[in-house]
Parts: sequence; C-alpha cells; structure tokens
Amino acid sequence: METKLKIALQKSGRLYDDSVKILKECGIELQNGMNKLLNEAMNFPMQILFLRDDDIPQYVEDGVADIGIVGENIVYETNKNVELVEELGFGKCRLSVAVPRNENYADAQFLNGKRIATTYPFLLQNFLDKHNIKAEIHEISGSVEITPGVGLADAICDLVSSGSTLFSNGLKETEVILNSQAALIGNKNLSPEKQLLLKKLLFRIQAVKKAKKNKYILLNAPNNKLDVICSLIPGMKSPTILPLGIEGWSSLHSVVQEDDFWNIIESLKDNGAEGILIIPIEKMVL
Ligand code: PRT
Ligand code: ZN
Repeated sequence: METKLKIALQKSGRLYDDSVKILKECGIELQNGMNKLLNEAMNFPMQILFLRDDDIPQYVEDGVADIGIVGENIVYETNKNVELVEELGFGKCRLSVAVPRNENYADAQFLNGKRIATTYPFLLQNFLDKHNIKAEIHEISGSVEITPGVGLADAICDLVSSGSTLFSNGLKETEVILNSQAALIGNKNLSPEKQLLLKKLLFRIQAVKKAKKNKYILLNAPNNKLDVICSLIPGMKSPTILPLGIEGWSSLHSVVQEDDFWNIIESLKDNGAEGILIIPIEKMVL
C-alpha cells in the first residue's frame, strides 16, 4: 500500500483558510464532498485530518497525525514532544499581559500578588517564574478580556493581534510573552518514507514562502545608467537586459525583495528608471 503523509489541520477557525490555501499553493488539492473530518489529497500522497487546534500537538506526538499546522502559541503551551519544522508566515499574533488602562504599571513586578486570567497557564507561569513573580493564575476557557471589567481578575494574559479587543475592554498591553505564527510541526519518529514525503512538501512550502517575499520587476533604463541600476536590483544571478526599440535605452528584468521594496523603487527612479512594473511571483525555486 502506498505510504501517505497524514496532516492535521484546524477544522474551523482562524487558521483553516490559510492552512488549506498553503497546501493549494503547494499544488495539493483536497477532494470535494468528503466528510468534514477526513480528506484525501487528489495529487499528493496525503491524508488530511481536521481537528480542534488545541488537540493537534498531541495527535502529532502520538503519531495519529504525522505532521500538523498549528499556532506556535499552542505548540509551546501544550509543550508536547514534537518537532517545529517550519514557520508559515500566517496567523501572526502575540501572547501578552494586559491590565486596566488606568493602572500605573511600571514593570512586571506590578503583577506580584495579583490575579491573572488566561487560557495559557503554562506559558504565563513560565513568564512569572522567570521574573520571580508570585501571582494567582485563573485558568479560564474563553472571554478572558472581560474578566478585569467584572472584577474577576486584575490582569489578563491573552493573544493579541490588532489590539482592538484590548482597547474596547479598557485594557492596555504591558508585556509580550511570546510572538507567534502558524507553524508546521512533525512527529519525531517518522518512517524514512514519510520523511521523504515531508521533505517534498517542505521544498514546496519554502518555494511558496520565498515567492511571497519577492516580486518580479520590469523597467526601462537609459543605457548610461545600467550599471548603477543593475547594482540596485541584482536579482537571483543577474538582471536580464534587453535592448529597447529606442536608441540608448534598455529593458531590465529582475527580482526584488519586498522588505526594502519602496526604498529600491525610489533609488531606481532617482537613477532614471521609467515604466516600472511590479509583478507577483507564484513559486520561486533557487
Ligand atoms: O475551535 P478551535 O479550538 O480549533 O479554535 P480556537 O477558537 O481555539 O482558535 P482560533 O480559531 O480563534 O485561533 C486559532 C489560532 O489563530 C490561535 O491559536 C493563534 O495561533 C492564531 N491567532 C492569530 C489568533 C489571533 N490571531 C487572535 N487575535 N487567535 C486568537 N485571537 C483572538 C484573541 O484570543 C482575542 O480574543 O482575537 C482576539 C484579539 O484580537 P485583536 O485583533 O482584537 O487584538
Ligand atoms: Zn482552540
């Protein structure tokens, strides 16, 4: 029987769409009309299990799933014996401590003797221990942000992304305990066949990630500025240079990183580049 890689994804919630999307970008399509708990990829030896995100690390540790996609916050909170294989660049958030906005919070010692509500007792306890703080952790299962307002806690420890939940509950963020994003995790004892499949998948994921960080750039440049413009957009090996129909001008094709994208564009313009086109790249294999 053909070996299949079993991957656990969140069944519904914030990570579902991007998890399915990244598989799709890797050329892995799920079958339509299969049941909601188990699916089978059409063009890759892969089975997909849909689970609650909190359960994914345990399933991967036990080998019920070989790999999984889950927030690092869950990986570190559950503290299971799994491999963190690759960060995936979506589901970004941070685990933070927050207190009522009118509190005079100088540093973490403020939390001494206080009641802190959280769904992340393990990571919070680690943080408190590291700072030598004795506080009362109230583990609750949801709606952490309302607890100070109703007098159940003096502070909270919860996930934050835009900060609007904290703001609308009259809270301010005072400590970041962990920066998190979705990650691919794996069982530590995969068979050689499964390791090979994981390597294939990882190769595709890395190509997709690289492509997202880079853009294809086309521009026209006066020939006497080609040297400086080439040095601004060196590309993967070197830019492609083609002569234009007009005497003294060339067309340059290259790849540019998203990070300092706008600075590069400005320098290109300052050096006489015209007709700059930026095009997304779908996959990038170096
Ligand atoms: O049902 P299941 O157990 O699978 O899902 P869940 O309800 O436990 O998790 P879900 O779908 O809410 O989140 C899944 C994962 O998304 C989390 O484990 C994080 O890794 C990631 N993620 C990214 C977030 C957020 N951003 C986020 N903002 N998870 C939760 N939030 C919540 C936060 O708890 C708070 O209530 O959003 C609120 C804050 O958001 P802002 O934008 O107002 O700051
Ligand atoms: Zn959950």
